[in-house]
Order: sequence, then structure tokens, then C-alpha cells
Amino acid sequence: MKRTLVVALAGLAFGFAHLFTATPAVLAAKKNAGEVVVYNWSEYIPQDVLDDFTEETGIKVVYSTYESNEAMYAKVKVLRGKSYDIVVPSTYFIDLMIKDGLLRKLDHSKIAGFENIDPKLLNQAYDPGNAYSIPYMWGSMGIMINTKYVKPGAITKWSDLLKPEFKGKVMLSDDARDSMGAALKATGKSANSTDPADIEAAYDFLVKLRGSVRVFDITASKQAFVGEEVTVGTSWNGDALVAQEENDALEYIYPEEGAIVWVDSFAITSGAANVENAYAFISYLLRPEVALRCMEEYQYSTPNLGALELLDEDQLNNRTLNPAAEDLKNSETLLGVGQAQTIYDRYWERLKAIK
Ligand code: N2P
Repeated sequence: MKRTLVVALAGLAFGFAHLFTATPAVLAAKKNAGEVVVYNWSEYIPQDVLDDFTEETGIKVVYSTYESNEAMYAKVKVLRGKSYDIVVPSTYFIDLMIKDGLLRKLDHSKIAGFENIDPKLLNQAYDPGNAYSIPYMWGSMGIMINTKYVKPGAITKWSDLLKPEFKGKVMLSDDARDSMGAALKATGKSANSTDPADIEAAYDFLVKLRGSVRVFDITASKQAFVGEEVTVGTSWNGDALVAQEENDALEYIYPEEGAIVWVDSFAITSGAANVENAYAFISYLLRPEVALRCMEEYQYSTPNLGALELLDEDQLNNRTLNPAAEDLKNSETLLGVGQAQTIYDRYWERLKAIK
């Protein structure tokens, strides 16, 4: 008995000694953990989350941001899928990038936490079986109103944005599919229409609206609402909530014709140089408490069921953050439009050229 104890203690001591001598080695391994190059939407992952990931894994995050799918796509295409390890495309860019050979087929055995994701957002037509993409965040584009200037009920739908009383006070998103989508809904069509006549009618709607627009941008949206430069217009739900923290006259509504819904997902590029680190990064972001921190900072909706379980009552009941089924009535998730994309692009460029 005694002997066993001594042996056990010796073993323990050896174990400790071993651990001790291993510590610098572990540190060295951490130092050589390399990097992961992430190209993401701006204002989407808090800096302290990136820092904590590096602290835990030793993997340095080389991080840069974009403002639109189109900008990200153009860059990744020119680089033929190299240079970045992780990108975060929306639904309708995922199938396009898969077809272009810009994304890498995922090895799900290397992703921890996939089971945390709401099955409703998985296995979609743009990526069956999530072979290439893992949902990170989702949300809507609806209408923001400054109730100091806009009477309740003066605006309930996209087409109300054309009302003369809003002239010079409107915010319009510079996100092509979001704004074309809203215009399609305003004219009674699907936000994913591929019919050239529908797309042209949506363009005509936006040309009319352009006359009322004060700010046509993505990045400046929140500030324009907070500073009351605009009193009404398009907003992503997360931006709306963040802006409301600074200006409590702001209110977010789901337009009657239906909101525009988007889902943004992590994907690994086909030319990624740091594939293992990319898996580690995605797995880290899939932890419920990490997903919760990202959600709380930017106020978009999280697909992470584990994170949703950690929400407090107020957050759960906040319908801008967590829409009820009736809020999303008539809403549509943006999908790829195939060949019709060139028609969208043409009209969007024409709209942007209007001074
Ligand atoms: C975060 C961007 C939200 C992305 N700033 C909408 N697809």
C-alpha cells in the first residue's frame, strides 16, 4: 500500500516535472502556431475576440475587412482563391464562388461546434450539406424611422419611401442586392426575380427614390441616422440596434411587402495556406459564448442555438434582434440569380452613375 503510494507520488512528481519542462516547449509551439488570414465584413467580429483567440491558440489573426460581397468577390477572384484563408460571403455569393472554384470543400471532422447551428439555416440550395460554408450571422434589412420627424404609420412599406414628405431625408443602402431586392418587393416582385422586366421596374423605382436620397452608402448608415441627417430609410437590423443605443427616437420596422433576409457564412478559400488554422478559427467562433459576444457587439441574429440559450429575456423579446415569425412574413432570403446577375449589375451601375 505504502509502496504504491510512493510510486504514485513519484509518478506524480515526474508528471509535474515533465509538465514544467514542457511549458517552454508549449510556448514555443504556440509562437510557431503561424497565422490565419481572415477577410470579413467590417464591424463583424470584435477585436477582443480575435485577441482572445490568439492568446489561446498562439495563432496570429491577419484581419482585413470589406463592405460588400462584390468587393470581396472581385478581390478573391483576382487572387484566384489565394492570400486569404477565410472569407464570409452571403448566400448568393456562396454558390457563385463554389462554381468559380474559389472555395475549399470542408472537412467537417475538423470543425467543432457545427451542432450548435440552427438546422433551419443549414443545408440550403446554395450549399447542400454545408460542404463549403458554415453560417456565422444572419439578419434582415428593413426600414429605420426617426419617430421625432416621421409620424407613426406614415411609413409601413418600402413603397412609402417615395412619399414626397421624405424628400432629401432618405437613407439608401449601397448594397446592390439588398437595395434592388427592396425595390423588387416595393414593386410587388420577388427579391430574387430573374425576369428582366421586373429588374428594370425595380431600377425605375430606385431612380425615383434616388431623388429623395440624402445618403447612399453602407458604412455611413448608422451615423447618418444617429446624427439625424436622414430620418427614414434602409437599415440592417444590427445597425439599427446599435444606432438606437445612441438615439432612442430611432425605430426599426419590417416593411409590409417583406424584409430582405441575408445569411453570411464562413468559408475557406481554395488557395488557403493555413487550412488547419482556419478550422481552429471557425471552431472558436462556433463556441456559444464566443458567438454570443459577437452577437452582442454588433446586434445581428446568431444562428448559434447555444448562444441563443444564453440570451436574457430582453434580448429574446427584442424583435429587431430576434424576429418573430410574423415579422418575417413575406420576407425573402437573397439567392443567386444566375445569368440574370449581369442585368442586376448593369442597372446597379447605371443607378450609381446618377449624380
Ligand atoms: C456587418 C455587415 C452585415 C452584413 N457590418 C450584411 N450581409
